[in-house]
Amino acid sequence: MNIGIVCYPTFGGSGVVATELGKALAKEGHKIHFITYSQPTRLDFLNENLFYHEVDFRSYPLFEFPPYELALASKMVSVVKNEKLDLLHVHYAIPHASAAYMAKQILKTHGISIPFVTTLHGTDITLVGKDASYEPVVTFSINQSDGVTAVSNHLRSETYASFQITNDIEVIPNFVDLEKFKKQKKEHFKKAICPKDEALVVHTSNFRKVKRVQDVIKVFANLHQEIPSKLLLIGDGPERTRAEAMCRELAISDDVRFLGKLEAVEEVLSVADLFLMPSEKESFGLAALEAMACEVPVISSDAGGLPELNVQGVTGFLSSVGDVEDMTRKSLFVLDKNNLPTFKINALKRAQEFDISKILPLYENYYHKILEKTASKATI
Ligand code: GMT
Repeated sequence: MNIGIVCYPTFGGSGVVATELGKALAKEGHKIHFITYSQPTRLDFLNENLFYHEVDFRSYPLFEFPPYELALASKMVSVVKNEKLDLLHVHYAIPHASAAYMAKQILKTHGISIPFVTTLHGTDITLVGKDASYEPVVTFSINQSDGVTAVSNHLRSETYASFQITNDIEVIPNFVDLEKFKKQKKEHFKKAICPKDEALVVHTSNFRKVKRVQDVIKVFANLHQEIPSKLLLIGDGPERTRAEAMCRELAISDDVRFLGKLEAVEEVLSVADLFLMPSEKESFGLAALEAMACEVPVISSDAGGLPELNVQGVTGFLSSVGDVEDMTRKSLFVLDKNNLPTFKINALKRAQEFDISKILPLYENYYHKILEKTASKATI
């Protein structure tokens, strides 16, 4: 197949899923054309089947906000025409689904018919999409998509509950590449970070409010009073400054490191003992899955799709959103030397259920289904 993939190219779960999916499809022999405003962060791989088309959007003194969606739709039109794409797959509904709809309508006037699949990832539904400023366009573009997938059952239900949806939504969960995300021997690194064999706690996110990074700091501060421990925070975003200030206020800065946006997350995860994800909303929790693949148990909230990934008492524990005391108790239980090895094994076993080799065929079959459905419609 010849597929166009549209996503946010920067750090963020939807862009990661889109890029890893594209890379895996390319390895299977499909031709994959990324259409984004900059090179996707994880597009770090050379393959004869991978192509990158940058959306160039011009500014003009009249525009306070350059109309990105129009530039994206125009780019989709040209890539579909020139590269003879079979299908467009857009990740994160806003504004990618409505841009794809527009491109499809324009292409129709050129005698070209192209189906588009929209994958819903999270806040495009649970936060931003619900807002009255976007809701009518999000509803319309989901209903106009030729195929719609959601990354968890919870997100699917939430979409039906929050929008007037007339389309079927297929659940295809997030996945992990176990060849890349696996425990690596990084003893020297562990020694440097934890010279006295302290417990190593890790959090990864884009530091937005929904991630509740302050709860990460609070849980760690509690843990730190009980056991020798260190905290590594990976990523960056609006809540980072506040989180750094909290560490100073709680006098734990010496044992906390903010690593910023890091490419080789798996190297840090390889030496971690516990992953914290106390999110307010989380449709799936890809970062937690990546941690589990590196044998790291997870203490998370029970928000959104997290119970579909993190198994209570098996791969870690789940607590109510904001219940820092419960998260602390459970973290101490997991970190107990008698319990940790079992949680680590269980985390890896669970991650294996989401290996890319299991999820990739679900997408390929879904594409075939959509292509057949749209082809038969065209001949009626
Ligand atoms: O909704 C977001 O936070 C953005 C989105 C992204 O692009 O980073 O993250 C979502 O998509 C990921 C990949 O499918 C999921 O693993 C995350 O759980 C989800 N985030 C939220 O629901 C908050």
